[in-house]
Order: sequence, then C-alpha cells, then structure tokens
Amino acid sequence: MAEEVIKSPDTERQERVPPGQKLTGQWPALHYGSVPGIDTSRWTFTISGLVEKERKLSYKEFMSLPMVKVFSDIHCVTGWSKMDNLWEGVSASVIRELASILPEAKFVTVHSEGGFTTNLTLDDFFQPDVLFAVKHNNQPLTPEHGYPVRLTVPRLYFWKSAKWVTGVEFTAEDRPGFWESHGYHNHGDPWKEERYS
Ligand SMILES: Nc1nc2c(c(=O)[nH]1)N[C@H]1C(S)=C(S)[C@@H](COP(=O)(O)O)O[C@H]1N2
Ligand SMILES: [Mo]
Repeated sequence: MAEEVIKSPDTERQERVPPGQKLTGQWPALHYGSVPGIDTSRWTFTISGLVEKERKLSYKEFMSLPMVKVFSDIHCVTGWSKMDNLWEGVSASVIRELASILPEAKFVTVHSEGGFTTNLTLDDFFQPDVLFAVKHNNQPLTPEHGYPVRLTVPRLYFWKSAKWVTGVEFTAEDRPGFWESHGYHNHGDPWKEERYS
C-alpha cells in the first residue's frame, strides 16, 4: 500500500480552476474508438526506444513496483474540470530507474492499446505528480477510465492522460501523438489555454 500522498502543485493555487473551465461532479468518459477489454494475463508494459535495454513487464511485475498516491485536478480541453482526485499507481520516476534512458532521449511517446499515443517532453513526463495509475479514489480503474493502467499528467489537459497504456518509448525527436495530430495543442497547458493548434 502506498502511504505518501504527493500533492499536485495546481491543487494548492488560490484559484484552482483554469480559465474557460467549469466544474463537474461527474466523471465523463471520453476517448476515440471503443473501450478495449484487456486480459491482464496477456497485458504487458514495454519500455522501448532510446534505452540501454528494452524491458517488458508482466501485469504481475508491474503491480509489484513501488506505488505512490497523487492528489490532483482534471482539466479536460472540452471545458470540464473535476477536482480532488486521488490516484494510486507507479510514478513515472520509477520508469526512469528501470530503463537506463540514453542521453539522446528528449521526448517520450506513451502507447496505448489499439494504437493511441500521446507525446511529452521528458521534463513534463518526469514531474513528481505524473503516474501510471491503477486506482482512482481508492477503487480500481473501470474499463472506460483506462483499466488496467492509465497515465495521469495533472499539469496538462487530460488528453495527455492516456488510458489503457501498454508502454513508453523514448525518442530524440518530438512525435505528435493521436490528439496532437488531430488539432489539439502539442503541449496543452490549461493555465495558458493551450487547447488547439
Ligand atoms: N487510449 C486513449 N486514452 C485517452 C484518450 C483516447 O482517445 N484513447 N482520450 C483522452 C482524452 S481526449 C480525454 S479527455 C481523457 C478522458 O479520460 P476519462 O474518460 O477517464 O475521463 O482520456 C484521454 N486518454
Ligand atoms: Mo479530451
């Protein structure tokens, strides 16, 4: 069980709602395509690209990595924000320890079931509030919200928070992901309203 709770710094702002956002108590499910049914006995988490040695973890291996809790807010580019989320999962920094990332690597592509991807700079990826979540508000993720593993990147719009993650690939060049190639901003800072490109 995780004990430490990392507070995403945006939750400590005086005004916690970014410009143009409205609060919701609901949790809408949004994604391209249909919800994949993932069999955890076949699921793997692959660390690839510019690393010393590619790694492939089974579900059991992934679930035995150290876990942390992160308290953060969700800001969807379509205008809703959902505050006070408690996530539990594997910190992005654990991936750094597992992977031996090569110095040429500057970006990461996060891969999901069905070919969905999203891109981040290593600086954004390795912020201490970024994690591969397996639980939300103490409950296992539901299939529509990304079971078994989803990324959460609290400081950027929620489209960067890939559901149904299958691995990460480190790259030297920035490769726009799925939404980033379909009109969304490449970065997505909600405080700067980096919504569309
Ligand atoms: N695999 C995958 N992850 C995804 C998406 C997607 O289409 N596929 N959409 C993103 C978008 S646009 C949003 S707003 C959030 C929504 O997450 P939720 O359904 O848990 O609210 O998931 C993000 N992660
Ligand atoms: Mo979205």
